[in-house]
Amino acid sequence: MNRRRGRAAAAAVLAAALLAGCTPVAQNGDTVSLPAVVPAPVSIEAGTGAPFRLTSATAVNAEADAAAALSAIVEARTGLTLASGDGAGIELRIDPSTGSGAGNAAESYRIAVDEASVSVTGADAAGLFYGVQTLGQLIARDGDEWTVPAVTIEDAPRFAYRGVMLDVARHFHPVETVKAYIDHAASLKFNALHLHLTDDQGWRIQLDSRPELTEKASGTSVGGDPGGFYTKDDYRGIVEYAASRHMIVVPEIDMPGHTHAVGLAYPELAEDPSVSDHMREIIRDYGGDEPRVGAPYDGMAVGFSSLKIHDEATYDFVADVFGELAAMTPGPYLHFGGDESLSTTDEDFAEFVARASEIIADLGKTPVAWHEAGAAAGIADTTVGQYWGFLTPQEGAAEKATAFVDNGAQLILSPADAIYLDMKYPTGPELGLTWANGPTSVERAYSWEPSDVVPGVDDSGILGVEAPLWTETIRTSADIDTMAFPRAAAAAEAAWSPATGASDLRTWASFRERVGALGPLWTSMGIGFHPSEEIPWVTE
Ligand code: TNX
Repeated sequence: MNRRRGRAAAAAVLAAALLAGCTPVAQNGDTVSLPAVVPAPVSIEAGTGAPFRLTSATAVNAEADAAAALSAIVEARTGLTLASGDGAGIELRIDPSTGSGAGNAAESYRIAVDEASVSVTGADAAGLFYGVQTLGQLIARDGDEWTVPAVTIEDAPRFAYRGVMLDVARHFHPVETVKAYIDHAASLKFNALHLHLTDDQGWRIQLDSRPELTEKASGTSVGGDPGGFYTKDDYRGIVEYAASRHMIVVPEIDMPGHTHAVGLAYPELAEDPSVSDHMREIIRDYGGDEPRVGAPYDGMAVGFSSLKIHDEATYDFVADVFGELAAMTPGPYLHFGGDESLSTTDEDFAEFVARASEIIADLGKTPVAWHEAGAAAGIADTTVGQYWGFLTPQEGAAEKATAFVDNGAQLILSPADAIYLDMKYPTGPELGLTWANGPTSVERAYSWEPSDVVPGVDDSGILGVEAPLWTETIRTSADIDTMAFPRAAAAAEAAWSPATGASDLRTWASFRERVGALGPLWTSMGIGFHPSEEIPWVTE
């Protein structure tokens, strides 16, 4: 082939690929178009044969949960209703030997599609669920028909913990909103929902041992918006719903700062608000009143509240709260916050962190804390640290984070200038904040490598990646979708996919094409994503 014809042929492949929502890549020396999968799988190879056709006669052979998960996606995307039965075109099954070639066996899966059949094999139920999510992304429109391209995919997660966090304290979000976020996040293979259940602005979880918390401190949100709380049944319902999507719930009760709401219910446990010059600046920038003893706080400042560190009643409170939460949280983690305790002295902070983490460890759970808690020498050594500094760590953040790894535990990475989903976009919705080097483009959310963030901490010290969504400015389910999508997909890729440099697909150029191809699927799932102009969105 001469060079000009070669170029023309390559351009034709590119154009056809983009139309079909595929990404062109080199495979065995040729440019072929691969179906767009997000997060990028470990390996994907285009087949040479004709695609599988999905029709109203297509049946699925699978156990009930996997069949239901696939049927829901197929119905939303195509309107087709899958039948069930033997000898079906689509087979979904669990085979524990799956995935040994692709790294971790847990959560891994394999997909093989040809003209005659689709087979998805999971190493476990979670792996099968993730295979089904990938299969949902493979479905393509072909004129009036629906097809799945001939392809072989082997896939397994890079990190065991892949989280999204939702702050339900700054603005309360009802159960239905949380369930929708679970569905949307699970489709990107996230397996943890961290709920930030308490903060200065409200206490959102009912507890039998401390009923005054929700009776007296859940009524409002930021800006005087309505508050709310989850009953214990609501919470159990969320946990169960998440489990059905292979997600655990990580409840956070933020301490010893971020506790003004505790003082409304139990004034004897809380110090009076301490208002610094820094806080006055924030109040000037964002409006709202200064915090006052006994009055709900609906501003956006941080760092003015603290539990009483030297009062034994405080530790009875901590034991009651985490004891009750432990009993209704099947997942292994209880998060006790520890961030921005700006009005607690370093010594008091260290004492509190040591005792709170020990209380949680004694409950048989793994404590999790924001990275500041790494400064406390006596912290329970199983405590997982959550790093929320910048991609280039500043002001001792890396040292505090490294302390968790030195103790023999691991880190969850939430670099704020990359995957804080509450940062404004460069263009688009007016929602969000900018303090973390914002606005934050989709490209910045994508373009980082987990093992490069905290110096000296490589994959062995990283439990996973989590994208937090703080909700000072986020009021509705639609707001959540807009801020999270597509940037949560970038976080999902950091959490699930091979390291940058280890895969041709792990580039911004590839990601923007692949995520753009998900537009029709996301729309069919009811995800109101931000149509960022950085992404070449496919409309069908
Ligand atoms: C920092 S990150 C916070 C939150 C705020 C958030 C707003 C962290 C551990 N604390 O209290 O809501 O910034 O982006």
